[in-house]
This record gives sequence, C-alpha cells and structure tokens, in this order.
Amino acid sequence: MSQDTTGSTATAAPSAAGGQTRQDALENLLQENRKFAPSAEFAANAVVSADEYAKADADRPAFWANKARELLTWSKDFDQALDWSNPPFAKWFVGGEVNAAYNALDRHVENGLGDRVAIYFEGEPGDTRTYTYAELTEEVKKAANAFESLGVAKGDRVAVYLPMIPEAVITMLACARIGAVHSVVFGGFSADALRSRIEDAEAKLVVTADGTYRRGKPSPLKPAVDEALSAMENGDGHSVNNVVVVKRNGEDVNWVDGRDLWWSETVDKAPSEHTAVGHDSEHPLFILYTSGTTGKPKGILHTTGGYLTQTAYTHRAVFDLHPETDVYWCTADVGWVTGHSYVTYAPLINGATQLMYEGTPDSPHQGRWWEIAEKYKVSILYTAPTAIRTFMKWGREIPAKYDLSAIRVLGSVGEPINPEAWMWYREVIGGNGGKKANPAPIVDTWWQTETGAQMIAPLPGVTSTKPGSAQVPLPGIAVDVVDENGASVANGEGGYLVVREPWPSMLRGIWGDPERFKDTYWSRFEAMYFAGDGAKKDEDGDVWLLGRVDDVMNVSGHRLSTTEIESALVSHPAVAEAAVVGAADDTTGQAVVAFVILRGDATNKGDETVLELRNHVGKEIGPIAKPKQLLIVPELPKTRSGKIVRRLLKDIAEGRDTGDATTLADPSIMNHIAESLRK
Ligand code: 6R9
Repeated sequence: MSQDTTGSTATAAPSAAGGQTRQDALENLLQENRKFAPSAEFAANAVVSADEYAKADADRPAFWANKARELLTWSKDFDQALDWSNPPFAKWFVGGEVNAAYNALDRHVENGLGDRVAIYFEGEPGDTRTYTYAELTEEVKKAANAFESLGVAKGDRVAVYLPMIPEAVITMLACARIGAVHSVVFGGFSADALRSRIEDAEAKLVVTADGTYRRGKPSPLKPAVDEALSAMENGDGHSVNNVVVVKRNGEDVNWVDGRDLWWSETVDKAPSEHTAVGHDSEHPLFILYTSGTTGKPKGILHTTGGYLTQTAYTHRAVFDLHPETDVYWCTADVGWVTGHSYVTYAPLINGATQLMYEGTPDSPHQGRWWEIAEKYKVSILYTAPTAIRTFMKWGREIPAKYDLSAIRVLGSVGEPINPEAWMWYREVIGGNGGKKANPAPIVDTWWQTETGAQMIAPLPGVTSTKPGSAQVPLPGIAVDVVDENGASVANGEGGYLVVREPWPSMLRGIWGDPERFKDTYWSRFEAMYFAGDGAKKDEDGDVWLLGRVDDVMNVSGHRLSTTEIESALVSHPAVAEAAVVGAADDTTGQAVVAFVILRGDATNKGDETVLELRNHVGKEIGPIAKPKQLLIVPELPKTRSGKIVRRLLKDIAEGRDTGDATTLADPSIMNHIAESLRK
C-alpha cells in the first residue's frame, strides 16, 4: 500500500512486541466472537445479494462468463469461458477480444458519462487537478499516439517509474490501449532494482518523472533511470530507445539528447484521436515484479479479459460500488498490485469517481488524509492495516477534527488486520468518531499480486463481519485451507491456504520462466494453487490469515524477500554473512531485522558501520527494505546441514528468550550472540 506510511525513518528502537509472536497473537484472536451484521438499510441497497454464492457454485465458468459480458464491452464475444486443458496454464474467455482502455474510458463517454469525474488528483504540495471521463480519454488517446510514434507496438514492454500522479494511470491505460505491456516499478525502488526489471522485461520505453514530493521536499526519480541505463550501457547494453519524462517537481535533471523527451513535448502535442481495437482476451496486459523466496524478483504476468472481469466484479461487489454517487479512494501506490487493480483498472472500468493522492499521510500534518476525505466527501476508503495502526498511534483526536460522515465502506488489504485496529477503524473512521449509529462495514480483502484481484472478503451487504478475519471466499472462487497432504482441514484447524479451481484474474505465468511458475505455485500440492500463506478455519468456517509460511516478509503490506536483503548485505565489502528475519512490529506488521557477521579484515565502527550497511540495503533495493534494526554478531545459528535457523534469530529480534537450540551444529552459539549483543 502507500509506502512509508509510518512517517518514521526506520531508525526507531526495536520493538519487543511484548514477547508475543504474531502467531500467538493470532491464536488469541481466534477467540474473537464479535460480529457485525449489515444494517437493514445497507443490505436493502447493496449491489449484490446472497444468491451470488449459489449462482457461482452452480457453474463457476458460467458465472464468470455472465460477469464478463455484464461488466465489459467486448469487441468480439468469446466462445468458451474457460480452457483448463493444459493446467496450470489457464485461458479465460477464449476467442474474445476486448480493449482495456476502451472499457475504462471511451465507452463511458459514448454512454453519456463524459462529464463524470474520473479522477480527483491531490498533489502533496496541495495542487489539484480534476479529470472527467472525457478529459481522461483524450489524455490516454494522446499518450497512445505518442508511444506509437516512438515505435512502441503491440506486445512491446514499457517500464513505468512514476509517482502517484495521473500520468501514471494515463501511461498504463495508453499501453493497454495499444497492446503494449506495462511493467510498473515502484518509485521507492532503487536504480539497481529498476535496472534488473528493465533488463528482464527488455523494455523499449521508460516513462518517468523528474521526481515527486516527499514530506514537502522534492524527491528525485529521473537520476535512478539514468543510473540504471548507464549501468546497462557499461555492461551488455539495453533495449530502451526513449525515456519520456513528466515534469512534476521542476528540479534540474540530467538530459540525454535523442533519448530523453519531455511528456509536455511528446504526449501533450500528440493528436487526440485514436481508435482502440480489441486485443485477444489472453493478450498480456502487464508484468509486475514481486518478491519470491529467492533473491530474483518474479515478473508476474497478467492478461486482459479475465483480469478485467474479476477486478471489476470484486470492486463492485466488495465495495458495494454505486458509481453515480460514490467517491472512492484507494491509497495504494500504482507501483503495487493494489494500485494496478483498484486504482488504474477496476474503478475506471466501473465508471467510478476516484481520488488519487500523491503524498504521505503526515504531510504537512497528521490529519492530511482526513482533511482530503472531508474535502472530497470520500465514501469508500481502501487502505492497509499498517496505515491504520499508524493513525491509532497518532491518536483519535486527529481524525475527530474532520467530518467523515460520507464514509460508508472501509476496505483493508496487504496483511492481517488485528481486531484492535479493526475496531478502531470501524469506530473512529467508519463511525465518524462514534457519531454514527451504523458505522461503515469493514471488508478485509485477502489476495496477492499473483491472484490479480480479491479472493477472500466479506460482501458488505450480506456478510456479518468479524474483526480480524477476511472470512469467506468470494462468489466464484474456490479457496480452501489444507493440511500437509492437501486434505481440507476441519473447522477449528489450521494449515495452508490454497485455491482449488482456476479463477479469471489468476497469473498466467512468470515472465520468461514457465518452470518457476509451476515449481513455485503448483508443485507443493497436487492440482492446487499454493499461495504461500498459512491460514486457519474458525468454528464458523471463516478463514483467518496467519502470514507467510515461506521466507517472504510483509512490511507495511509490502512483500520483501529475506534472501534478497541478505544478498544485498553480503554484496557490501565489509560483510561476510547475513541473516534477515521479519520481526513482529506493532505498526508495520513485520519489520526487517538483520544479523550480520563482518569480514575478518573489516573494522566494526559501531553505529557508523550499522548506518552504512542499512543505507547500502536502501541503495541496493530501496528505502523500504532498509533493516529497522541491524545487529553485528560473531556467529549465526546454523543446523548441521548449514541452514540458518531463522526461528532463533526471530526470538532475539522479538525480545524473547530463545527457544530450542538443540538442533544447532553448535548449541552454544546462541549464548555467544546474546553476549555480544549485551555489550
Ligand atoms: C494485495 C497484496 C500478498 C501477500 C499475501 C498475504 C498478505 C494480503 C491480506 C494479507 C492477511 C489480508 N495479505 N492481503 N494477509 N489478510 N487481507 O497485498 O498483494 O503485495 O502480492 O502481497 O500479502 O501474505 O500472500 P502482495
């Protein structure tokens, strides 16, 4: 979700989390028995009703085919809902042709909705812009023409490295319009991360900005693009012909004549007529890189028809969207999947009016979000637990200064939301500080970059919601919790989260690596998609998410790989070995804690070395990956086979007595580490 929402610079003291692990905390949560039924009024006006589940169960592909025809305008109708003859490679809406940008834009204008606001933009410094559907359509047509004139053709890849400004959405939709495949790289990622993504996707064009604003100060983007491209020029070369640059913060930028072009000179001056043609339902729409268990990020591939159908359906059903009256705000950056599905695509496909905010929640003051919500009368808010916990820390008196009475649905995504935060969100934000008799329902939505759209969530007009649980698979989605052997667990039991049947917005693969796609998701259990999350079914059969079971951390809703950060640390000349764990953190869910062994010839300069290594990770991967705590230790706990026992490091990181160390090659190591940390 929106990055760096804590406002801290990650130098805060380590959190001991009261000696309780997240797992323990979740065990306690399962005692949770509060339930909140939808109000009669909400249920009566809800866009979907309980019979959706039965309709979907009767015939899943037929249910989705109906949704595909209801929610999208197809240039050519499809012949078959699902082709699952070659699992795990699914084809949805076979033979159909559809243009994502036409569906998000032109057709609304043709239907007389050209004057409806598509995007209200609020910049961090307070500048604002409004785009109606007619205006946004025109911008996207210009960008489509401009990109085509630069030689970008159907199937080519375009890297997007932009802040949260309307040009990000315009660029993505312009790519979709011409059938180019966008690969958005989060603006908080480093030049090196950008380089590897440009390289892997062999992007032809990069769209970036001079920079953005971060807490009132200009924050640059273009230098990272320059650095990434020159690094490739000094190596094997690259595929990029042009860099289109949006002027956002007006800072000076380095310029490569012939390669770099200002958006204002290229897009703004392009013709505003452009006819969209349908693309095959399975035509690639985008690649989005996400962390896996190994150091190399995975390029998750999504295609067109199925992705658009499920994002649009879930956006409508889960948020109870009434596009004529709602003002919808998803706080996610377009650099994450939530920003793709629930900022760029679904809201516009559904003809909604949405708000887009560039900056941080505490700039220029800690009430900024609520000031914005009041100003635009936001009625649906979609954000992450880490943000909610930050607001809790800042105090309820801050949102209490604003009128939040328009809010009627609240969404949560990215990590488990603890009941305390859930209740706070409900009362303080959804209840307008306790002034509402019927606070807004909360929909906790579980899904992943790989699933493309929401998979588990209550329906706010149907489900009685439960603090802390994402609850039920959505209509048409076959989620289950299984044991080691892939057998469904009974209510009250825990296991692994899987998906048993293909779903429309499922990933179609990992860019350039079909074997890794099969190994990662389809080899753990026979004929089931393995999500990598632990989960539990409670006595009612509701699903509770228990966090990742692999070496992937979740920091403020961002997926980070332990291995990737460890590799970054060992790439520093002073580091011999590194182990990284995700430790429970009250605000960010998990925080990165690194244990480092220095090389024999390196001098330990104490805090200075710690700072240098933390910054090194920031430079290699991006500021969000910087360890919150970095401990220099003499040794690491290892098994006889040489595997680092992260569980024990996690005990230290979370301030607990360390557990059973008998499987270690040298059990006394834990004492050495503890001693060295006491010094
Ligand atoms: C959308 C998004 C996916 C991982 C996922 C899980 C965690 C997401 C959650 C949740 C508990 C929720 N996650 N939503 N855990 N409750 N409502 O976040 O995608 O960045 O790929 O992360 O996030 O662990 O496996 P992505």
